Amino acid sequence: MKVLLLYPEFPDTFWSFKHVLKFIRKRAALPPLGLLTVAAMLPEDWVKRLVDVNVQPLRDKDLAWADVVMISAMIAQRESSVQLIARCRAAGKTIVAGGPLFTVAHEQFADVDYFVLNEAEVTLAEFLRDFAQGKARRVYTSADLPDLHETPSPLWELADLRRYASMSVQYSRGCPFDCDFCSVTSMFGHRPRVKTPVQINAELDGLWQRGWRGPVFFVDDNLIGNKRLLRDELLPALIRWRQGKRGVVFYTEASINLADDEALMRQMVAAAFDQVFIGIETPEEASLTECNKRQNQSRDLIADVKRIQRAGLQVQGGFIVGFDNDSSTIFQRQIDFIQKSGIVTAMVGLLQAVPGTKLHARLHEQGRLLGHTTGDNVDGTTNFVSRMNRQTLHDGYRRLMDHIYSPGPYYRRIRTFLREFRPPRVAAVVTAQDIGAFMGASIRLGVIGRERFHFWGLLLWTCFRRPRLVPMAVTLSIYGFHFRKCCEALGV
Ligand code: B12
Ligand code: SF4
Repeated sequence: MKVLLLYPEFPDTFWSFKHVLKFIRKRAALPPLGLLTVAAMLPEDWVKRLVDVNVQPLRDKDLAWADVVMISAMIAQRESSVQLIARCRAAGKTIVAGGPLFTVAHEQFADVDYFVLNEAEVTLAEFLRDFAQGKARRVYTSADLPDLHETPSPLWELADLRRYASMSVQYSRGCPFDCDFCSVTSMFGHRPRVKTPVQINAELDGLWQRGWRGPVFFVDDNLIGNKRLLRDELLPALIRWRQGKRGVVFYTEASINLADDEALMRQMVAAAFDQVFIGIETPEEASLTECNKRQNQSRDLIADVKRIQRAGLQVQGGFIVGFDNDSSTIFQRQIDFIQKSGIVTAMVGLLQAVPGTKLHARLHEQGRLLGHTTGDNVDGTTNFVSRMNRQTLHDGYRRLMDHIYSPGPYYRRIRTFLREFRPPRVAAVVTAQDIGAFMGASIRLGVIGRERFHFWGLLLWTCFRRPRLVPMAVTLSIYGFHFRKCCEALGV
């Protein structure tokens, strides 16, 4: 059996990091970890080929080669999925679909032959058995949340690692919290299920042996969902793993209560975590109550962010506007928060209702849903009738995005962050790619760009005040270029 593993294209928005990738000559931010993991669960004698459309086009000869196409996607990849499925159908291929898009919306894809939904650890084996006997059903689904101890290492050899800016591994699935807009808990449950440190070491070894020396994203929904296992098992194992190894750094996602645990932050930094994405969402307490983001309530969120930055972790933040409790003052309050916190990468989105979430169910009951979500929370769209006047919401959102990413505020925010940040003492490796990115930035931002004075001002300031952080200042400047391009595309 020849199986083509197919990963559709992400739209060109904030999350694609497309304009950053050009500076470092990469095609995509991350590899399709779900498909590479599924590939490792397929029969050994199946011949496997990966086409990630984000890094290479799907050629007719790839399609002609395959007996079966297995496609994976998240909602944001819907448009490309529809096109690819139509192409596979026209070529007469058997199509098997799985992953988050199909798990929440399989009924929208009439041309797919088989859906193997939810986590492949529970649904795939039964499908493969039935398929081999020629009696497969159309839909395989399960509410079971599998133990991850049997999950195999991804088949990295199917991907050309050099085309990606970062690699990814997954230690846990699930999150103990219950934010009503988030589909993580409806898909993966509240009890974080973890792999063993031995499994993670094997995944990292696989990357190392294939020459990977760059960043690795722990794509956990909330890495600190089970602090005890993290502290006692994973982090000590990572600290041991990285001895004598240079170049690999980690980043991840976590909840704000990370700020309460100095020892845990120290341990993460010792393991070479240098960034963490945190859902801050909003400074409006009533909106935090509305979406049940209990862990963010009644806290000094700015002080929390600064504590994490001082521990040596850059904080990237998720922010949302469009809650029922948001008034027209929310836009300026978000701007003030973002500027003061020094969160340089602030992903501000309009609230969207994702199928399967409590928010979606509530809005459905209230008759407020307008249609599908685009799955991209930073594209300036929403799929329900908001309490705030629609025009006020859209104008406010655009004003907010324009403000935080225009050169003045953006570069001021970088300085706010660099003043606070205490970088970990990890042996840095300056690569040819870094030098190329610096040269590109010097020309694109420092000569051609309207931000040129800000750019050189920041570099000069950093050279004198925080010389070790010059590479980071360059990286963040490049990120700013990407965000401004996205704002232009949004029409702000
Ligand atoms: C990494 C990640 C990203 C990366 C994606 C990079 C990449 N190349 O894949 C980036 C940072 C770009 C990203 C962005 C976004 N993401 Co995202 N992301 C994730 C995250 C954290 C991990 C994905 C992952 O690698 N998982 C590990 C693998 C092993 O799991 P998996 O892919 O689900 O695969 C398993 C099963 O689904 C199944 N399976 C998967 N594919 C297939 C295929 C077949 C044929 C079969 C049989 C089985 C199967 O088997 C696998 C093993 O069990 C997930 C959360 C999560 N826990 O999965 C969210 C998640 C996928 N993202 C989500 C969202 C909403 C977003 C964003 C809008 C940001 C946001 N607000 O969260 C943007 C949108 C993207 C855009 N506009 O470009 C949602 C998707 C909801 C949905 N139903 O589609 C998730 C589930 C998180 C959430 N908030 O609910 N994301
Ligand atoms: S903390 Fe994050 S992952 Fe957990 S439920 Fe809330 S939004 Fe989802």
